[in-house]
Amino acid sequence: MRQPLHKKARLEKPSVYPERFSVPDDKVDWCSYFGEYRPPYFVAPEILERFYQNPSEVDPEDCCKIKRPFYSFENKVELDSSNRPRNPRGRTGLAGRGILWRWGANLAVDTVLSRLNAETDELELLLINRKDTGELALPGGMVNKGEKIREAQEREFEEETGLKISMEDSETVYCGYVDDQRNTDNAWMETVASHKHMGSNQASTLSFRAGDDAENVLWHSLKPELITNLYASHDEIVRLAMYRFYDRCGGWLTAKTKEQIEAVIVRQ
Ligand code: RP5
Repeated sequence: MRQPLHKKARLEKPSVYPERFSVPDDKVDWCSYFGEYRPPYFVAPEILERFYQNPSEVDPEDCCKIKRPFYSFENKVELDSSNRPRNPRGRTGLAGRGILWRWGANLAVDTVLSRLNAETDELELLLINRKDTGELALPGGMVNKGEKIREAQEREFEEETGLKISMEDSETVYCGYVDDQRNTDNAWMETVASHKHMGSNQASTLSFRAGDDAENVLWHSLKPELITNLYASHDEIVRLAMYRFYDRCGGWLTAKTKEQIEAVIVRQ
């Protein structure tokens, strides 16, 4: 299946980034000839500094010094003429690695936590407001060196929401590229996202508090307009999670919940 064109990685950027070179839809693919393509090169000074403080977590500036193979959930990672990994979804209008710590894929985890609100009979998702962009997002973050995916999901979830949950009974719904505004031609976000549904009794006893990268944390009723405005490509992840949930549990979902899910999923 053809992957969707990345948009946020071409049209958005953190404020410290220079303007991206404009990349029209038909020039995103590395195979499309784009002779005039001159993306600015940017690596944030704090990233270079951080490498000297913590060389095991942050890559050196010179890609030739990196011993690990470049890995991606998407495709085999190609290298450009400077031996830098090339974004598997194509051009972004910016070379270098911006504010990302690693060349190539920067691995994150995300959690879709849903509950049925017993009072409103609506399906809700627990979402955070990110401190950096203010946008609503799934609780998630970077995987630490040597950390297992489940451990990272539980740790990140607790750091951002204050809730200790087990992800043992969750379902992994997505492994792949994230259309993130920090992405560049040579560094990009990938994630492993899992879905966990909580019974309303258990969910109503939870008390959370925002922490780390999260400004706020709240339950939100599942609606198309909510999903469309999520950070990065978290909309795609939620749709996949809801599609699988409907497939697996459609038999016991209420008519109202089914309607909510039907309004957001894209049948494939
Ligand atoms: C997104 O950035 C991932 O899907 C994940 O939600 C997040 C990880 O980055 P930080 O929250 O650690 O900045 O691409």
